[in-house]
Amino acid sequence: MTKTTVRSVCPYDCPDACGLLVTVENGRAVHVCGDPDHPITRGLLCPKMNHYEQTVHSPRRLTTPLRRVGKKGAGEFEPISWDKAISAICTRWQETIASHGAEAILPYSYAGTMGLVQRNAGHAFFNKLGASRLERTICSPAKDAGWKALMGDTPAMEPAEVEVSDLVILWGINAAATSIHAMRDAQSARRNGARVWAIDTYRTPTCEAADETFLVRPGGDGALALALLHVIAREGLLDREFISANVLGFEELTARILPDCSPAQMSVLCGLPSEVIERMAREYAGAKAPFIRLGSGLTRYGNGAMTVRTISCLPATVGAWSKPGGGIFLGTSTGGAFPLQSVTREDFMERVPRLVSMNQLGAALTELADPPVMSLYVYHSNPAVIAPDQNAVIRGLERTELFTVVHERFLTDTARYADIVLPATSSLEHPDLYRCYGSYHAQRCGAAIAPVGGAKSNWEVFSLLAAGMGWEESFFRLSADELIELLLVAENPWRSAAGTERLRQGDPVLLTPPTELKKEWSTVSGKIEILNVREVEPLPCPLPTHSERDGYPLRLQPAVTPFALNSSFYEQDDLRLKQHCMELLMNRVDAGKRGLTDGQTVIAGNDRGEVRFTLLISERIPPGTVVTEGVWWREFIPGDRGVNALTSQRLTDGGRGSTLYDVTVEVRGV
Ligand SMILES: Nc1nc2c(c(=O)[nH]1)N[C@H]1C(S)=C(S)[C@@H](COP(=O)(O)OP(=O)(O)OC[C@H]3O[C@@H](n4cnc5c(=O)[nH]c(N)nc54)[C@H](O)[C@@H]3O)O[C@H]1N2
Ligand SMILES: Nc1nc2c(c(=O)[nH]1)N[C@H]1C(S)=C(S)[C@@H](COP(=O)(O)OP(=O)(O)OC[C@H]3O[C@@H](n4cnc5c(=O)[nH]c(N)nc54)[C@H](O)[C@@H]3O)O[C@H]1N2
Ligand code: SF4
Ligand SMILES: [Mo]
Repeated sequence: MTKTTVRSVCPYDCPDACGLLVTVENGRAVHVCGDPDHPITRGLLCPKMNHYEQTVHSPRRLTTPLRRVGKKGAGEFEPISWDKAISAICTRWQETIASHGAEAILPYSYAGTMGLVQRNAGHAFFNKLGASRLERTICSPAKDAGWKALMGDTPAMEPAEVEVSDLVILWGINAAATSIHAMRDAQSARRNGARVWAIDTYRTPTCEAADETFLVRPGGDGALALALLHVIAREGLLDREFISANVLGFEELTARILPDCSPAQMSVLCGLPSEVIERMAREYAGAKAPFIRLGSGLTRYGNGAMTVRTISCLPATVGAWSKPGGGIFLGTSTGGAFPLQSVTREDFMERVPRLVSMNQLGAALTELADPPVMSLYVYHSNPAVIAPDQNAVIRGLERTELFTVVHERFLTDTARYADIVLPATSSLEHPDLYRCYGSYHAQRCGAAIAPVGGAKSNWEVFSLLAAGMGWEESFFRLSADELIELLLVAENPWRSAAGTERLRQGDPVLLTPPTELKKEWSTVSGKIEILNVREVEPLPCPLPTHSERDGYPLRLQPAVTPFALNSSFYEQDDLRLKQHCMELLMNRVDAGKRGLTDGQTVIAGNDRGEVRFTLLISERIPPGTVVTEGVWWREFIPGDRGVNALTSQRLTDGGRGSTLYDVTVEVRGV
């Protein structure tokens, strides 16, 4: 019996990219734990990853290519060889290109794996093919747009500074579920004497761990931030020296918010009483080094970018930026650290094809013309359940003339609609280089085990497809390790030669942003631009959400669960059972008004669709709001539609992001 311990990295879409130690016995991963020597992980993994071996060796894994034999969606397939699968795809694509042009082919991928090579493995192929490009904006581009409007290209602060803050505000982030190491650091600040606030729309597990919770009306945080700024300006709770040296447009903002944005005026929009807002403003301005950790939930609204921009003004007015531990952290952006273009090969594009928003897949599949989408290639994403407006997406996937290929680890709801399914490796079965968005480290790892069954990695499949298309470029014959090497060779100010060498050895390495953190503002004016004349709205202002015009009485929050990651991890029975079933959480008052009782089946509906849930009456939910957690697979839910049958394809005010939280519904019993 051979038993070894191998270092690996968590591949999931999470801010932390944890270091893993994988015990391998006779070629199988038998145990996974957090690397105690990793600077962020420090031995602590979230509940999802503690039994990653159950995902990797799940009996549900796909192990061979499949060809559809039943109706689309029925999940009836027969096994075929890789050779047959690749040649069927290439033949069909050559026909499609001849009849409709290459733009009739649409790739769809997102964040099943975050590794730089495997995540971006299809770009070079589709660039050369001339396929439609996918605008990958489902997550939180409004966050970047809001930050950019105020702070330009200023890099994020060092998040570990939270430990010396005296007021930690977890704003629109369910850190206990989504960012457990940020939660651990906030708790450590708390032990050092800091107060911790949570600002959310319902009582999440994060709120339980905070000193105080403020429940806002969904989409109302911009109004709250304006009211806080109003009190700060009105009462002179300012750092005037910092403002005059570092801020552009504070006087213009004051002139606007003093008459228009008092706590009393903003109270209805944000849902907090004006005396609470007054107290929050005084305590915020009175803190020595207030630290805001901003999540993504509040960005997925029609006003999401403006919300982020407005909240981000707060630290600039009270001088928080000049104190260790003070500021606001949205996430790191380490795009400059590795020359991704070496993998994505934009230079393979002969002309720039059309761009299709991943948030509007339903419309793309059912309405797009010139040319219509005739083929969809899905890899490491599950759009049949995670994309907004599920009914439109399913209508598209059901089109008989659409040729769909899905490269997956499991027979997901999307794979069930495929004409050809290809089995994918898990992260333990392929090498990659990972960076993360919750801190500044990166780590490379090799494969810990051989591929399960006939699974192949994203990069291997695109190499095969390139060969199947008869392409000569030697690029497509490189191995994933050679691609990683391309990312590591170039000189780079983000990492020293010694750091690059340590990356090659598989150590986690801290990257250093070229601009000194917090000392310089990388904006056009060199100042924090509260006034930004290049924006449609030159100053922060209250903006409405989309759904308040829809006319349904309850605001729906399609929130996350600690026991899954979007639609990933439903294959692990233990984790799924911890979530019980697909529940709709509702306050007793709203249930009483509708004559609904705990545990009964209910239907939530709006103009886009209807979804069955099991009702859970909960005092964690304020009146007027309903919540469901997780993005469930169809086989485990009471009806045949998931929560995204209720969400819309509308986009955010900045960044063209998804507006998944900007939904209203009515609920009835069955
Ligand atoms: N366990 C687990 N971890 C995950 C994920 C998961 O599904 N499960 N998903 C991963 C991904 S892809 C992402 S993008 C991140 C997201 O992680 P987070 O940044 O934490 O974002 P969300 O969980 O979408 O939303 C955070 C909180 O915002 C609240 N919220 C919604 N609307 C509003 C609002 O208008 N105002 C305020 N103040 N709060 C609001 C929600 O109730 C939620 O508790 O997490 C990653 N990590
Ligand atoms: N209702 C609702 N909808 C949401 C969200 C929500 O909170 N609520 N969150 C939204 C957000 S923030 C995001 S980022 C998106 C995420 O949406 P997706 O990126 O689609 O994420 P997952 O649902 O995790 O699906 C990833 C799939 O990739 C597969 N996979 C993993 N590794 C590999 C690999 O190496 N190769 C291949 N080929 N496949 C692999 C997994 O098996 C899994 O089925 O969902 C969005 N949709
Ligand atoms: S999902 Fe996040 S917290 Fe959990 S192990 Fe992976 S990186 Fe760490
Ligand atoms: Mo996300």
